[in-house]
Amino acid sequence: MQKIMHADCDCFYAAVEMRDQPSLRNIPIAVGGRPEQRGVIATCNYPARKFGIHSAMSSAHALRLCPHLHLIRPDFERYRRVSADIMGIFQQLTPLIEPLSLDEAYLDITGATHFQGSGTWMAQWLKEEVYRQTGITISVGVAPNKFLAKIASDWKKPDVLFVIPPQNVESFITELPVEKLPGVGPATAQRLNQMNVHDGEALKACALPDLIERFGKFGHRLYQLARGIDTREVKVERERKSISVENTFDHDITLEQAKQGPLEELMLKLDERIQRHGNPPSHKVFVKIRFDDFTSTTLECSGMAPTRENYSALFDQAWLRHSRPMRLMGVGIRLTAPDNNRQLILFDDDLSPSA
Ligand code: DCP
Ligand code: MG
Repeated sequence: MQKIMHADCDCFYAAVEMRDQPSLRNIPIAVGGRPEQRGVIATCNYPARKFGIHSAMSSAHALRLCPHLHLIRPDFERYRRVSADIMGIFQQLTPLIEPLSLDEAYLDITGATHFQGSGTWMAQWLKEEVYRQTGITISVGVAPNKFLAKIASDWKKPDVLFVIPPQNVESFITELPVEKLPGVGPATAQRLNQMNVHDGEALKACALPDLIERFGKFGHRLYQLARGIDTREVKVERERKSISVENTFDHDITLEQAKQGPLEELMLKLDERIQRHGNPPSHKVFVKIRFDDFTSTTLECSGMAPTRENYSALFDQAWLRHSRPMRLMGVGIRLTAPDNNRQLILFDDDLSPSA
């Protein structure tokens, strides 16, 4: 049986800002783009969350909710350095690490021998050590697989240490609201609720053929999740050829609507991801669209910089191929091939769809 740890920093960018300027600690702060440039919030501290502010909200909206919000421009270079320090501390527990973003990683501690193999003690040590060395609090979940470890670390955030031992998996899932399951966004949750399925117990009672009929391939995954099964392994770094981000929308949107906000959000996420990877040289940019009829198209162009204007122009062209509402948009860059002397080893990503 696997033993997986999921560690995720609490309000990461904001935590770095508060650490470096302690007077910000108890006032609502957010990190994000300027409201007058249609900027969006990357994250905010917990005092700001009380006002209903959250990641991906427009900065203008956030300032309406909380006019005295202290808005800070992101400094990716600084976040990247703190991230590298934190990942270095993770390495002391195990080399089997899969970073998902700057502030989040899975650790496979199945064979780790520290603390007589106790996941609880390892998690306790990790939290203390990360705080001691970097001043950042992290939330940690430990469980027999990835999906449960991730849910555990998010359980009553911030500053969580939550362990789901194998003997508790079944009872934990019984009461788990279906929207906590990975891949279950608002639309899928609504469909499950219409079937009167609200928690893991009701989901477990669903027959596999029914789930497959309603949800296709994902029905099989739901069937497994309800039984606490997730066989995904922790994927350690591999060579990377591109960097991209994509968003699946709750509702299909038009190209016009996309340019009102979703494009901005994608650009921020892409920029964050490019910075995280140390700003590697690229030779192409590309866009991806999935239309409401599930047809997809990708369009790429050489020698272009990954700017908002360039992506906007590429979307104009790509959209014309089907001219329909869109359910997913993605943007990315193709990396210049590394030369023989300098292998470009970068991290793997989990491109989970987000609203
Ligand atoms: N981020 C971003 N845009 C988003 C979501 C996140 O730029 N839509 C950035 C800012 C976050 C960092 O990524 O600080 C980590 O993302 P998390 O989802 O882990 O959010 P936080 O760490 O900020 O908060 P939490 O305490 O909920 O983990
Ligand atoms: Mg986080």
